[in-house]
Amino acid sequence: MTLVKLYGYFRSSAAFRVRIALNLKNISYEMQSVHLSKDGGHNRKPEYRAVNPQMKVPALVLDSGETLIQSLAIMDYLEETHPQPPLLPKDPLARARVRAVAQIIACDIHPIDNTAPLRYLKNVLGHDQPEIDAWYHHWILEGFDAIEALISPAPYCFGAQVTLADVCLVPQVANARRLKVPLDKFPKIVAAETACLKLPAFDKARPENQPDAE
Ligand SMILES: N[C@@H](CCC(=O)N[C@@H](CS)C(=O)NCC(=O)O)C(=O)O
Repeated sequence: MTLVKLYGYFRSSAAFRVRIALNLKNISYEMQSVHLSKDGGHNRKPEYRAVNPQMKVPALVLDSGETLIQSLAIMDYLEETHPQPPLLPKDPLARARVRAVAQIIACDIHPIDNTAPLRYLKNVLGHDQPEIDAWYHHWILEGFDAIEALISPAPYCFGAQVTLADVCLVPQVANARRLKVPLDKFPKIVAAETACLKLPAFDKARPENQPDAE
């Protein structure tokens, strides 16, 4: 893989995951920003639908011209094609534990706290902003309660090696901070986040460090 193109958006936490993974694996990429709210969302335009029929970011276009979507699938592909440094431990039990934390975030928290369901709560079901904020906080707090019990930072979620759990956790904590979810109940999550953000691969991938940041 020489150069890949990442369709993303500075604030998208799913794209944030892929930026971190690409940086950790030292893969150069060109960023193509897709504004998710301007003009009803540039992701909904036919040009982007041709890239990703699901009309979500991220999408990764490989140097072969193939396009990959879904951050977990993209990161599995990167792990299989660029095994160093590994994002999953060798031991099957340890791998399952890492994947469980990644999936609490990517499959249980993020999908229901994402822009599309929040827009639906507001525009279709008529909920007001405080109710939507309460929804948002609820699902992060519930997911973080579980993660806090599952990880043992030393200093990363599962020890001295960064894993997929950290790659998924840091963007979700950034979302929680942006929406002012209280994190005082989660010292282990905050400790893992602090350790990760000291690494250039994570720091470079932060929303505020992206060229399309607003
Ligand atoms: N499960 C997908 C989630 C992708 C996703 O929901 N992306 C959001 C931004 S974080 C998006 O593009 N939302 C725009 C929309 O749904 O209109 C992944 O992990 O890649």
